[in-house]
Amino acid sequence: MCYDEGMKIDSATFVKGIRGTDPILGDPKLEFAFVGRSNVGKSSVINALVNHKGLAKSSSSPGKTKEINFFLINKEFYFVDLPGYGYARAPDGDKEKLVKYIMWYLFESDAPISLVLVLIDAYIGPTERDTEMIKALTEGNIPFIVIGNKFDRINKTARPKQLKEIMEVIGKVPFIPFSAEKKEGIPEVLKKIEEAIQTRSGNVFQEGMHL
Ligand SMILES: Nc1nc2c(ncn2[C@@H]2O[C@H](COP(=O)(O)OP(=O)(O)O)[C@@H](O)[C@H]2O)c(=O)[nH]1
Ligand SMILES: [Mg+2]
Repeated sequence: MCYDEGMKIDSATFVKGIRGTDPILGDPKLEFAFVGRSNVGKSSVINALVNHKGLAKSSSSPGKTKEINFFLINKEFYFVDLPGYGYARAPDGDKEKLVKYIMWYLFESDAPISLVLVLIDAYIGPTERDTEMIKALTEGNIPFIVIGNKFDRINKTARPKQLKEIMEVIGKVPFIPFSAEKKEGIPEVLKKIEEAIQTRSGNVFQEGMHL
């Protein structure tokens, strides 16, 4: 598909939710993984990006999704909605199991992950789990961007200071302020996704050149 005029999402369909290993992980279509703590707005961000309110289940009672949910986008790549990490109300054993599952998917499953989208709550700022995730992705050499969702909750006058504070904690990594509610930041995130797809096809082309 050609995205010369900026990427548009024309189709988004739920494919399946998985709880362990699954044949879909061997599908060569690129995967864009959304991670973040429960209630940060992963489902809402996916729905905003695909402009489809009810696609990913968004809920006000956090900590419920225990599955990795796959959505096929433009029949070409997957958006992957991961369970939330670090939700205080879940029993400790369950929390650790979920974190292990998330880490297995990201670092060991060999799924063709093109880009990880780490969601943080821009109003609350990065949590310890968020900075651990950023560190793990950096060390694992996995491409990622950080999305500061719920930016609408910060007073306009307080935004520059909050942005500065977030950047101080997360360091020099790509960061995009976002609001799923007010639909802000969508073109910026789609551009990163488009770039990730192009990088991948560029690599395939270069490999072909050696033949
Ligand atoms: N103010 C505000 N609330 C949001 C935003 N995105 C999500 N929410 C709310 O945060 C809650 C959790 O959202 P959800 O998408 O289910 O989070 P998930 O658990 O990470 O998938 C819901 O009540 C949403 O309405 C946003 O950009 N701004
Ligand atoms: Mg969710």
